[in-house]
Amino acid sequence: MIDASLIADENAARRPELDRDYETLGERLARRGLDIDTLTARAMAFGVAVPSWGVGTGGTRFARFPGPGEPRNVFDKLDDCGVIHQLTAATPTVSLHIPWDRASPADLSAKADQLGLGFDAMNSNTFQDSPGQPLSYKFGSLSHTDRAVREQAVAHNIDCIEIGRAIGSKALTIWIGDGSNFPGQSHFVRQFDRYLDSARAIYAALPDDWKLFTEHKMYEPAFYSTVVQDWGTNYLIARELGDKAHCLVDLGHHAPNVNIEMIVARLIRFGKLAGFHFNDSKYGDDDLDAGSIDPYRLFLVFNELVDAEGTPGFAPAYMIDQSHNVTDPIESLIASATEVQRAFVQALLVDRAALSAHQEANDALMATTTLKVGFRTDVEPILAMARLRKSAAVDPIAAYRRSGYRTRIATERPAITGTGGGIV
Ligand code: LRH
Ligand code: MN
Ligand code: MN
Repeated sequence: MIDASLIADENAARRPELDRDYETLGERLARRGLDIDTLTARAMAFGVAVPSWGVGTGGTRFARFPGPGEPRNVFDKLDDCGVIHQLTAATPTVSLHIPWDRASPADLSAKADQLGLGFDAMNSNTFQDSPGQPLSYKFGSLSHTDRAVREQAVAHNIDCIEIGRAIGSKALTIWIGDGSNFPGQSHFVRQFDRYLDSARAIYAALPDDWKLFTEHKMYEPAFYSTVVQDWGTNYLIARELGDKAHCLVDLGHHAPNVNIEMIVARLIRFGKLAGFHFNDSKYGDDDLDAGSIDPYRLFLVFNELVDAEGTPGFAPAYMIDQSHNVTDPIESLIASATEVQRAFVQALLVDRAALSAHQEANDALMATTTLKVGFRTDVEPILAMARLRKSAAVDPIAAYRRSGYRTRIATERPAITGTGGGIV
């Protein structure tokens, strides 16, 4: 972890400016009837999970260019996640991917305790073959034509539940690569029925207090059809399985220009929103940093989430899911967690009574202007004060760079070269 006195020194130097900015913003918000300290308390309570796979340098199918100090195993990954949380106070949990992060549950729990972290949803992986695995997923997993392959994939998911149970997780996220590359290759109806059968077997193994998150994605790795291709199919799955099944929305898994905030509203309305994999995209499942391409869209998603606060049973899970190809992954995750938190706080600023009145009166211009007031407000002083009040860093990237953490771990973790492609 980073020396606490370094963070304290950094914060002391930035404090006078922050205090002035916070006071000015507080005055402006008070004119709108908003109490800045209440908003800061909301920011302090906000958390988004970090994906264990995000702290290693990502890659495309063409190449991967690893940086210095790449994590060697799940324990190194947890160390990096601990640093992100120490500096942001916004990432209290980690989402594991099995078998990438397979380790003794007791050791995982001990390490997480030491770092002050918890575990978020477990992610199963039947989109790759793992060493020693008897049957291949080349032609699918939960929807495979061969019952034995389907049973192997179901057993893997149940194994993920068991690991998750031992480390305090409360949800399983399933994303499959199943689909087809050619028209006619697969029978759409029979393939989906096989998927549902397998998903039912996994659902039956869920502990009472667990949730099942299914994640849709339009295409890739299958390029003609995908079994769980959109939120409609995802909703059908959740409805078929039962109350513990919900639909996960990965922001990068839709066609360009799709109105994702509206999908979110629909899923909330029918009690089926699981939560998110936050990232940003320009063309496809680009896995770019959250808020880096279209921060307004992220804000509009949070506008729906804040609007739904208080709905019974509404508790969406927030996770990041990104591939960091050209940045230090720790820096990208710090920046992304902050962007997600920023969109949340900006959405809290929307005058909902006024918005609702403009909607009822069909005053389109005033409705959209009222909404945009939140997005136009620079809430950085609130985010920085939230971090300061939780002993994190006022400027987390600056503190991280000054700490020399990357250089230090690079001496402990051997350099690796990256030639092949791959998503992690
Ligand atoms: C699939 C996906 C899914 C996987 C992760 C590595 O594109 O978004 O969530 O688990 O990437
Ligand atoms: Mn995802
Ligand atoms: Mn994805």
